[in-house]
Amino acid sequence: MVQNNNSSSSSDGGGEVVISLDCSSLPRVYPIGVAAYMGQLISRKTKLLEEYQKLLCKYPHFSSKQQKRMKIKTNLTQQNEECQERVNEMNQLNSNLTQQNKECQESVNETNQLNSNLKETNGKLRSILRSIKSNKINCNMTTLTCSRCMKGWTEHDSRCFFLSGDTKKWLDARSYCINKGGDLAVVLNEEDQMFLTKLIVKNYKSKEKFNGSWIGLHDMQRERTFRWINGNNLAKYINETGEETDYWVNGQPDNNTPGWSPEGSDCVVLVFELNESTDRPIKNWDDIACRGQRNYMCESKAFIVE
Ligand SMILES: [Ca+2]
Repeated sequence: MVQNNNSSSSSDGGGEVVISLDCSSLPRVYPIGVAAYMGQLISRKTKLLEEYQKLLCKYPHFSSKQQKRMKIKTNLTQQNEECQERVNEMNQLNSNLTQQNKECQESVNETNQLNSNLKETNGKLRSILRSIKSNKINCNMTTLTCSRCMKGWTEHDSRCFFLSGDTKKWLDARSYCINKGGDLAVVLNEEDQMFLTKLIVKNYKSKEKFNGSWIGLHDMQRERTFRWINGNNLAKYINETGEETDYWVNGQPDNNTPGWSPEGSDCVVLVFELNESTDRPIKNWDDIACRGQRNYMCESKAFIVE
């Protein structure tokens, strides 16, 4: 029986091959053919041992290197796992930083917006202060409320209206309004007509105390072609039922010229009329001589905070 006992030699790579023979059960005399065959086997064994020795000489540390490689591979695998953990941690940190950066950017944007709003508010407050100083708006220091109109003027439709307490000729009245930053009042629609009529009634209470108030309407250039001071021709109004209407007193305009006014009656006033029962626009326009002394209505744009 042949035993190749190389377990120790294969572990260190530099060991020897031990071959032990148990010849007790074999016959002492062999046939010639068997002897020759054994000789061949011995010869092959010798050659194999020589080749084995040569390989061991050539690669004496083969197994040792393999072990080292395995150890290195194991270490590398472990390091790779640790490295992967670090990468995962870094990715997590990076994700957290990205989120924090996003939140920070949102805070910056909010701050910029607030800053912009504050600048805008600051500008408005400065504008209001300048307007208070120049008397463009009227503030009540007790209630801390401000009107967008000058003191004595009333706001309507984002415009300010003033009904005078004194009387002037039409041209002088217009100059007064222009000097106040406005002009004589223009009736744009039924709401304006209602507002101005009520303003007269509220301020003068009775017909006896009021002799008409100039508005910005005249026919100085061409008789019976009435034109507003904003350049627009007088047009029909549309009432609440969709019908065309106007606000002339019945029989007006008549261009009725008084003896002291040879140029005619080219300027329009609102006269005192009261119709509390219907609360509808009242026909209270009349054309009279522009040289007459009458109250007057001014109009300006309501102050706009910019
Ligand atoms: Ca008239």
